Amino acid sequence: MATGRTPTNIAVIKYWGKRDEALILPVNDSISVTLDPDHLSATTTVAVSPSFPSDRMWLNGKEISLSGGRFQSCLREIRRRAREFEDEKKGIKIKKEDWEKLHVHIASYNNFPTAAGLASSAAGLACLVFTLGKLMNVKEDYGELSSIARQGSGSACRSIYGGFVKWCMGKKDDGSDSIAVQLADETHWNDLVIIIAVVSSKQKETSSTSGMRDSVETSPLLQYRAQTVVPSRVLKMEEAIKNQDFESFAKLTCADSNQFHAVCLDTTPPIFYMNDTSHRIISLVEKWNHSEGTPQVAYTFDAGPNAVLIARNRKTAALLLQKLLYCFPPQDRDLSSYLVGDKSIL
Ligand code: 2P0
Repeated sequence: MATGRTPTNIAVIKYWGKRDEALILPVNDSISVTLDPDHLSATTTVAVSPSFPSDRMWLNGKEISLSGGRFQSCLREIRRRAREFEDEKKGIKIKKEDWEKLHVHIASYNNFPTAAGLASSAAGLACLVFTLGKLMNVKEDYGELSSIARQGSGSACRSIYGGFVKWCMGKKDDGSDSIAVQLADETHWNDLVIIIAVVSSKQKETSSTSGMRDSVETSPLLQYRAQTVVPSRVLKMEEAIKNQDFESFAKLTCADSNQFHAVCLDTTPPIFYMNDTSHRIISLVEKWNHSEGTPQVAYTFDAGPNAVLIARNRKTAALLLQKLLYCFPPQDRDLSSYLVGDKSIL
């Protein structure tokens, strides 16, 4: 039996669109920040036993089907790399070839709303791959594990690392170079504070997978974004992270979130992930940043209405919380806030 815990990640340069649906190869690079594992994380326990007649999985206590191609890809790829395991004290020895015959039971819990646009699949699939790898004595490096997690859910490849992470889209058709790399570890740029305003914890109406498929097929803006905008934006974002340049970081983060949602609107039929509350949060931050003359807070929204707000330091985060609680009192609206410290939720 093995247990692992993996946090979710928040993209500051977004992944939206695949060039290969089966292998999950993206149309552009993306960059994210991985949260602290104490918050917004998946915890997964995997067990193996000769008495298990089949592979089974439970998510938040409810059994789910493992028949989907994505789970099967992850299981197959990890089993292929499994190594001999021996624990002399317990008298256990599992040979490499035995792993193919042994079935697994997987229990996974998210400590945050599932499928509400908070990247639950990223944490879940990364944790599944990582924990299966631990159980089966897989010795591959993190880059290789990220490419397996990618085949479970694209954004999952970035959750294999802490800190700031880049998913390189890669050029090869077999996906072997479409892996995540760590740009800076979790100790880098610890002034940043992330606040997540949960505008709604309901499951989203359009899944990311089907939404991005529609965007690839119908949005002219997506092609322009992937080919012309993102390549230079990624370079600038890497520089901003390296130099802890909050002004550039915030401007790039907000612009990229807005362009991702513009692509969603440019899709036929249009996809609406943000709602009126999301728009009001954007206005609040934009006005504040403008009045200060330099950005204090960056906002970014994934495939849902919830706001991810990145404050330049703790003092700014405290002010932001005050403003949020004043403008969106939790008792009146479906908005509760999680405060995040040191790139993790407080
Ligand atoms: C991201 N999102 O970069 C972007 C921004 C949502 C908006 O990655 O089909 O759940 O499993 O590869 O990874 C959500 O997409 O989609 C996502 P699949 P995934 O974080």
